[in-house]
Amino acid sequence: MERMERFMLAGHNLGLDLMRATEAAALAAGRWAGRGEKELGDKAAVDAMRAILNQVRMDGTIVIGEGEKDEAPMLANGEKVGTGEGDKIDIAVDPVDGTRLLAWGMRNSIAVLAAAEGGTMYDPHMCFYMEKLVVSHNAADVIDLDAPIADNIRKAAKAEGKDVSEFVVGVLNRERHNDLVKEIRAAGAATRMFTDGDVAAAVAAATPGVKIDMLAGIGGSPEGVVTACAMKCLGGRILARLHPTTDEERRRTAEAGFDVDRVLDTNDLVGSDKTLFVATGITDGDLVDGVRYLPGGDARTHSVVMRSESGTVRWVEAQHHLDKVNAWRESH
Ligand code: VTB
Ligand code: MG
Ligand code: MG
Repeated sequence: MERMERFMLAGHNLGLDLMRATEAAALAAGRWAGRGEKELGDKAAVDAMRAILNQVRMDGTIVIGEGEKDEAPMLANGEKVGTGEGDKIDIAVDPVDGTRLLAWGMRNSIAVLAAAEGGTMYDPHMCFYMEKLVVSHNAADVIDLDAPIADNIRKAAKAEGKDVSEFVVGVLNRERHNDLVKEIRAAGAATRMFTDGDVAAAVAAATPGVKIDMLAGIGGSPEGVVTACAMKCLGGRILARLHPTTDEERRRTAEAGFDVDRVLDTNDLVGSDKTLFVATGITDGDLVDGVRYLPGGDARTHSVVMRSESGTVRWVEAQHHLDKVNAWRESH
């Protein structure tokens, strides 16, 4: 009884409210799956996500609106969201992580959002890319971003209780990773290459027993901060370093007071221990299933909602009666 009471005192789980925003983004973007229109799919997700975020009782600020690197439609950095009541919350959104996957009708595009106590999220908008290394809680203490990848693989495999030959490293399929891929294979591990969507890959890496054991390589900075929020929920770890690709970007980043050489730990990317991570599938994927549009105007979504304070990971399947939802929306 006492235990139950204490659990209830942990109070309201904002993640469940925020899940409506990723659901709405996925429902809107899913219509664009396989239609070759990156921008339109992204814009549909952004608009739907914003509309729901503004209904949520919170004093929210968009710290990461995403999209600058890709010049995608976005929620503006610094934009206020929510009703303005309640707690101050930092929000990072990626209404579509994997716009190309969506446009091509490929697997693993998700609508994703992370939240943390106000003022605790790293703002990486000056620098589009980050070098990243992500592992599960088993290997959290043995990785080092400055060490050769072979050492990290060997130590992480041992910590996971695996042989290196069974170890799989997720890597974005980009030319910039050609050497990294060679080193991973030379170390005796396998790669799992993917075209986009390193948030889903990072969550997979942080979940023992799922296909990917580690995520390595250079990906988007916004996705790095979103990943850090997920790590606080799952107990995994992300190590990162900003990766300017031009002198101009290096200068801008330094001028904004960022140290481009510093190794950023999970805690640097999000300082709060109260984080939330929410994702809804747009196309079918490894983490969550995509949107199913059913005959008669219904649709089904599949989401995951994580909360660091309790460590709860919820998988939520929801049925949406779209005609009814739209009619309701128009009347409000
Ligand atoms: C990754 C990937 C994203 O950006 O972060 C990638 O996970 C990195 O940038 O889905 P490039 O595509 O320029 O290499 C995305 O593809 C898009 O945000
Ligand atoms: Mg993205
Ligand atoms: Mg995106």
